[in-house]
This record gives sequence, C-alpha cells and structure tokens, in this order.
Amino acid sequence: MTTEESVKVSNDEDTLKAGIRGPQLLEDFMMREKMTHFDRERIPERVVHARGYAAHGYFQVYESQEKLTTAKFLQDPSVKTPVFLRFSQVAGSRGVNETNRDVRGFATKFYTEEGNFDLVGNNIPVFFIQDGIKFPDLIHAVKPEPHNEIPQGQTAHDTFWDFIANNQESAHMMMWIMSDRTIPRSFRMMEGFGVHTFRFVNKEGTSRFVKFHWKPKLGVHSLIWDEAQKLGGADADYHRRDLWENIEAGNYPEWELGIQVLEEEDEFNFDFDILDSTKIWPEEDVPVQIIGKMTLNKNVDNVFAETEQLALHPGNIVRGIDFTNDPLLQGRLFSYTDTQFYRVGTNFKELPINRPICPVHNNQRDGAARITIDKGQVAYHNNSLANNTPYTVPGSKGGYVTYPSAVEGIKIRATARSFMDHFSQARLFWNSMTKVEREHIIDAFSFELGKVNSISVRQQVVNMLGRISSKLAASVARNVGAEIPDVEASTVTKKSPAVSMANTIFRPDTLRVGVIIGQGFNESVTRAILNQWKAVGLQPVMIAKDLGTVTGENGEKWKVDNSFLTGSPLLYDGLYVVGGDHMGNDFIWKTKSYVVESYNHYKPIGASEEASTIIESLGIDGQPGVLIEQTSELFADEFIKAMTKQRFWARG
Ligand code: HDD
Repeated sequence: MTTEESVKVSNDEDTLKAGIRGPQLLEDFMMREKMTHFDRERIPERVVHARGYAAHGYFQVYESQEKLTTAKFLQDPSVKTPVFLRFSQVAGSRGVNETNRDVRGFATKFYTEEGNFDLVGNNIPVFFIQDGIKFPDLIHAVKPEPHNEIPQGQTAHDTFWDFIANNQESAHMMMWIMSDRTIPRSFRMMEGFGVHTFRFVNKEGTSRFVKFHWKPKLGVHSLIWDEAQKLGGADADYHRRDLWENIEAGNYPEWELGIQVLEEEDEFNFDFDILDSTKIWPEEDVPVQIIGKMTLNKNVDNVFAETEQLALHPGNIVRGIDFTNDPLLQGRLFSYTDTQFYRVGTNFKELPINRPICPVHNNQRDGAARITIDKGQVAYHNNSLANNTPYTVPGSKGGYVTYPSAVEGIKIRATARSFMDHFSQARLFWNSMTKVEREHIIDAFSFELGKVNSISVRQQVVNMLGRISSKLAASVARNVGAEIPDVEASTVTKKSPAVSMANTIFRPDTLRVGVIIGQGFNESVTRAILNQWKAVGLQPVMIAKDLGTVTGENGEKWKVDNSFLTGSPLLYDGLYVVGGDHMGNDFIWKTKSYVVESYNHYKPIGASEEASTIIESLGIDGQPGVLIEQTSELFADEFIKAMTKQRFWARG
C-alpha cells in the first residue's frame, strides 16, 4: 500500500497521535490524504436516469450500408466496433430498487473508427413531450414531490398525473408506460429505440430519414406487477444481478440493430408528423430492416470509473448520420453536454470510458483536471508556426459536413398543427393489445390513479383516457371511483401487431428454474431431467430447506444454491418440485408457499411423482402449465415447452 504520492504505508489503522492515548496530529499526511479523498468520493447523480448499469461489447454490421450512409461502422461486416451500453431507470435516485414501474434507458456508445456515436434511447419508442423546453417540467412532476420527497422512483403520485392530464401529448407514451414494458423481466429482454428521427447521408450526399431499433434475440418479456413490487424487496438489484451473472456465465446478450428508412419525398405522406417524438412509424407501414448485431460480452471492472462517469450525448454523431428538426431532439442536443460539465467536469471527454478510440486533435486546452499534456507552442487556428496543424478535413476526405437541409420561416414559439393529434396512436396501441395486455394496462392505470390523492386529477386523467377508448376509461373510472367521461373516443381501428409483446420471440435459454430437492431425492432421474434442460439453456437453481448439501437416495451429495430463506419463488421463471423420501412438514409447508406464489404469477410448475401430492393438496393439478412427471424424458420436454411459453394466463 502506498499513498497517492507513492510513499509506502506502514500502518493504515492508527492515526498519528501525541502519546498512546493522546490527541491526533495534523501532520499525519496519510490520514489527511485518505480522509480528504473520501470526503469527495461522490459526484452529483444524474438528474434523470440516476440508477443504471452497463456492460461492454461490440457491434457488427451484417452487410455494408453504403447505399444509405457513409457511417464508417456500418460499412464492413468484418469490423467489430466496441460499444458500451448503459441501461437505466428514469425517475428514481441512484439507490432505487430496480423493478419499479419506469421507462428504462437504453443508451449505447459506439467507439467507431471515425469518432464516438451515442445512441441514447429508451425501451419505449415514443416520449412524453414534443419539445425539449418541457423536459424540466416533466421531470419535476415525476420526481418525488418536493415538500416531502415521496414517492421514490414511482409515477404513482399526484404531481406526475397532474402533469399528464395537463400535457396531453403524453397520452400515447402513457399507454406504453402502463403496459408491462415498464416492468421488464431483464435488461436482456428489452427492446431499445432511438426514438427520434435522424438522418442517414450517403456519399452522394443523399439524405433519408431513419429511426433506430434494437431487437433482443431473447424476445421482449416482462414481469407482472405483483411480482415486480415484491421483487423490490426480494432483490433490489434484480436487473443488474441478472445482467452481471449472465455475462459472467458466458450468456452474452444480443440485440439486432434495425432501421426504418424513409425517403425525403415521403416526409409528408403520413397522418402524423415524422418529426414528432410522440409518434411511432408503425412497422407494418415502414418495415424494420435488420442491419447488424450488438453483443455484450464483458462486465465493467469498476462501476464508478465506467458506468457512473460515462457521459452520453445524442449530439455525438459521426459522418453519415445527422439530426433532423425534431424539436425534442434539438432540446436534448443542448442539455446533455451541459449536464456532463456539471456532473463530471470540464474535461469529462478525456476519461477512459468517454474518449474515442481514434486520436483527438484540436485547440481545446486546459480546464480543471486536464489529463492530456498538450505539446507545442501553438494552440490556435489558422497558424503558420505549426504548419496550420491541426488541419481541417474536407468532406471528400472524411470531414464531418452538416447535411444542407433547407430552412425557412419566421422566428416563432409555437407548436406545429401536425403535432396536435395526441390520441390516434394511443388508440392504435390499445387496439393492438391482447386481452391480457389490456387487463394489465387497466390495472396499471387503476393502481397509479388509485395512489393519486386529488379527486380532480384522477378525473382529469380518466377524461383523457376517454379520448383514447371509452372501454378503457370506463374500467379505470370504476376502479378509482371516478365518473365515466362523456367524451368522444378516437375512432382509429388500425392495429400494429408489432407493438404487442404477445408477438415477440419465445425461447427458453437463460430462464431460471427453481428446483426444490429434499433428502432422499432421486439423483439419476433428476440429473437426466436437468441435463435435458441445460442443453436448451435453462438455468436450474437448486433449492432446499437449508444451505449446504442434500443427500439423494443413492448417497450422492448435491450442492444447494438457495435455501427457502435465501431464495424466493420470485427469483425463478419456473419451479420444479422434486421433493424426496423424507419430506417433513416444514419442507412441505415452505414448498407449498413457493408453489402458490409461482402459480399466482402464472409460471410453469413441475413436480416429480413423489411431490405430486403437494400439488394435488393445493388443488392446482391439471391447471395449464402445471405438469406432473410421468416418464422423465417426456416430462423434461413438456416442461421446456412450458418454460418457453413462460406464462399461463388461462389459469382458473
Ligand atoms: Fe434524456 C439522460 C434518454 C429526452 C436530458 N436520457 C438520459 C439517459 C437516457 C436518456 C438513456 C441516460 C444516459 C446515461 O445512461 O448516462 N432522454 C432520453 C430519451 C429521450 C430523452 C430516449 C427522448 C426521446 N433527455 C430528454 C430531453 C432532455 C433530456 C428532452 C432535455 C432537454 N437526459 C437528459 C439529461 C441527462 C439525460 C439531463 C441526465 C444525465 C445525463 O443526461 O447524462 O441531460
């Protein structure tokens, strides 16, 4: 151990004192250094997206996109572009539990050969507001209320819903937020969206409008509300643990990058404004073309140095990509650099996690905590003393050139008429939901508004829902004691199947099965079943009454991962009760509580013949997704199918 000045430390436990029981001496440079550094360890948390978790990986394009863009990282399929991806929650502070209902940030820094490109998106394709100037209002409304700092990381309170009811451009976003998308099962099972309309510009200088999508290879899956609430207690770090453990285990999460592309001349061919961030481009109208894949394969070495000091900015773009006039995007372009100066410091771009992989040459100098030792006499442009270096690079040689889009009009503070239809796409979303998805949306609105104290705010929101769907408004009104509104609902009948999570990919890999074993369990049958499951990527977690080992009927000792006490049925995607030949009352009782919780969360439940009495005693045998083992091979297979399906909504 040394001091920061590299003096070897002989004692790190006792402060220098005048006499063995005497006062401490100010001259103790070791104690002073340790303490003063500690006193400055925290930096301001992000004003939004404070709680986040990130990992390293790489991106590869499937085939050259040169027809659309000159962006270097989208040219050569053999190039692996390093990426760093930070997931986050918007509303809570850094310590908030991770399964709260909230939008999740999905923000990727691409370290390309021609500079950094940041795609700072969310797991929802639209946003609350249309103009950046309203962002501080939105965030003031969603954050804990200022007079009592309650509630933490929740939208279920008066000021948030008051904002929503009085800023109705948020209607579409609210439909997404009240769906299960805001209680994801895993970061690995979320879609990501760039939200805004950007431009791709190719080498001929042709510009097209583009939207970015990340599609998870594991599909889009969510928790259910009861589970999410309880998980906050069972494991407040549920999502980061899931990401960390899966990357450590080599289960590298993957997302495909998709783009929606529109020709310039199609800008006005839609019944919404393509620059409005509260609108999607329905995938059925503008198909998503898959162009590449991102893989996360390395956890961070230090969360503060990497995840916390990471400074993202939607304004970090590279040659071949440009902005549009989307007013929300334009507002963001100012805010992010500003916040990084405050949060991380003047020279934040020099930190290892933020600096590009290609060299930086310019005349920016000095400032607090400058790391680079800038050499030479000259720090200005133009110059003759340094041969006019660093020199600028024309567009033809790779310099960034802004797309010369036409600008016209008078200076004005107003919203375009084309941004004023707030309900058609909210209705489109509602139309696209399955029965179960609709029930969850109704429950979510009812929960959230049920936590709102102001009767007037509840009513205002219900009135707003009436503009989307009279059925939705009536159901929520009944649940929260509001009047059924007498307003015209949107008449849109169109659907977009792509927005329903029921149409996602269903796969068993990486899902966790809690396997409850008791003394005297059958090792060979259990092993055969678990091997079959592991072969398709399921991850068994061994649960028993106590930690340590459990002895099977042939004397094998199996290691236990979780006891009933340290585990929880909330932590597994399905349950398999093996039991054993000495199941005491306590074992049976605890097992039943695990089964009931899993059953209530619609999860697959399997039981060996030996343990079938436990299932029968609960009266749930024969229910969908409840499987009793007859022959082990068949059972293992059926259980894989059940795990793949994930939830059995049709339970009586
Ligand atoms: Fe933002 C952080 C995503 C609108 C201002 N935002 C932040 C992060 C994500 C987003 C993922 C966390 C980045 C990280 O992990 O470090 N924000 C979005 C999306 C938006 C959006 C998808 C709409 C499409 N944001 C938005 C607006 C403004 C901001 C309109 C202001 C005008 N956002 C910020 C910020 C933050 C931020 C204050 C806080 C911390 C930070 O930037 O680094 O500048």
